Amino acid sequence: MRRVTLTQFLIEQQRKGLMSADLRLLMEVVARAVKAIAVNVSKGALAGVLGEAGSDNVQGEAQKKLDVIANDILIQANEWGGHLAAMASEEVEEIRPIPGEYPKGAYLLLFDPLDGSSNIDVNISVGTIFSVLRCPEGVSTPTEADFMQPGTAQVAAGYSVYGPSTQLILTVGSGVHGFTLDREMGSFIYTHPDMTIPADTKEYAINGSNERFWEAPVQRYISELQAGAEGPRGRDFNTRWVASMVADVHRILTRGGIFMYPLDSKMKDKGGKLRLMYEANPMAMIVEAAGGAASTGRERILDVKPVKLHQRVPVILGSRNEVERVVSYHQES
Ligand code: P6P
Repeated sequence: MRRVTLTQFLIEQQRKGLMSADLRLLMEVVARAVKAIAVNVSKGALAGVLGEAGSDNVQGEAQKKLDVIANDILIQANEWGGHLAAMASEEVEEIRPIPGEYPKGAYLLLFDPLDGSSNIDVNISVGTIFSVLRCPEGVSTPTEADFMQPGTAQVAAGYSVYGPSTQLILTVGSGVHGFTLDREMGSFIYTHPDMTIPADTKEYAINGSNERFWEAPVQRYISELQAGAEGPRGRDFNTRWVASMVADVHRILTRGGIFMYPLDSKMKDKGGKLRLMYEANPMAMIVEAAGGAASTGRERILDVKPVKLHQRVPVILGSRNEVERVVSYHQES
């Protein structure tokens, strides 16, 4: 079968009018940055061996180093290209303007440079998540307020997962497409066309240690899954929790499932654990484009009106019929 590279795929998407030349450039640049991050992530252990003695320094240093390395790679890769008006990173409190010496473009790029990085020192998959918005018309120097757009305004979203293989998943709204890094060639090969999430599933992902803090609708939903065939659902379920959102979402995109980081009483004042702009919105765009659903439990994630760059939301996403059930339990409560 002819191997289609990411570049060929993006050029064909542009020819179909599904993306502008600048958006194509943005995707190519992010993909190149992902390759550089993948090289650094895989060195993590080696750096640990070659780096400072003492587990806490190395682990803390290595984790922090890799978070910062990934963040710097994404910023340096994107700031000169002329396709962005500004950037924002989960790692950095303020938005990142484009330096004066570079031209500016029409897009705003937001990213979580290394999601799940606490898993690196135990060699579990981590990833990079990104979201693309349009810079508001006529705005030459964007401020944080210009980033406060709902998820429905995203023009593209994607993530990479640094696992047994490095994969890049992206959508520009119509369909979800997966690429696998051919390390020998250094190119992403189109391996997963039109990924879709089955409407039903028997797998759920949630950190069960928080059960006593969940709201009643979530406690009801999870207890029904745990009751299995003898319970109201009449069938058995299985659980998976990687504690890397990218890895859990990628499994769901590949074979179905429901992922939940619901509101709990421990973090009610923060609004949830996961961040709206860097985690929930891009993943919600991808999940919906793959036929799934993504809700806070009370509203569609993509409809949430952002008020702060680093705001958090509850996240319930994946197989549509299961997400809709959880939402119905919230409505009944
Ligand atoms: P917990 C990683 O830190 C993260 O932001 C997500 O990637 C992941 O789903 C979640 O937090 C894990 O949270 O509370 O289980 O450690």
